Amino acid sequence: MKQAKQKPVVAILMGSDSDLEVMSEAEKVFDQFGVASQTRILSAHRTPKQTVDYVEKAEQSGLKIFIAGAGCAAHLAGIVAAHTTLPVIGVPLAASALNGIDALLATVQMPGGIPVASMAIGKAGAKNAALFAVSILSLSDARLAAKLKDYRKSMTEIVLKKDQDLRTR
Ligand code: RP5
Repeated sequence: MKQAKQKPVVAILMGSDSDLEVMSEAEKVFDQFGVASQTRILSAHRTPKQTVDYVEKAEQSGLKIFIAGAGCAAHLAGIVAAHTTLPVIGVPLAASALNGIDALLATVQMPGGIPVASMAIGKAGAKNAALFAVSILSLSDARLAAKLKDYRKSMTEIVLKKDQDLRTR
């Protein structure tokens, strides 16, 4: 269920609507944890002014964490980080002939002073970006911290069950 009525605490940004299918993995996690998020298409290259405007205004409106997914020469996470001191989590996406290696290097190789937490390329990265954001929010939210522990526990139980099924088939 979407958390439309709550004020968003996390922004899920992406450079293009072609990124949406992968970045929706982050939305799913926030829905699962009951964290209010806002998803926007904002590009470092195609809408640079609107991107900076959004970052500057979002900070004032109570947003706490930015997730930025982009492919090709992925500068979105970097440009967001250049305009805020809030945590920025980058998700490199496979959108070119280089299968995301270009985006990974652009996201992870930030110069000293402007950090971006880079996740893995693609869907696992989008999912982990949201879980990492939940982990950050859990530092000041005991309810969320308990949910995150339950999430890990049930993940372990699912894998153990699969192993058990495999051994007894
Ligand atoms: C990046 O260029 C976007 O994040 C996207 O991954 C990639 C290709 O964009 P489209 O040409 O599909 O709009 O800025």
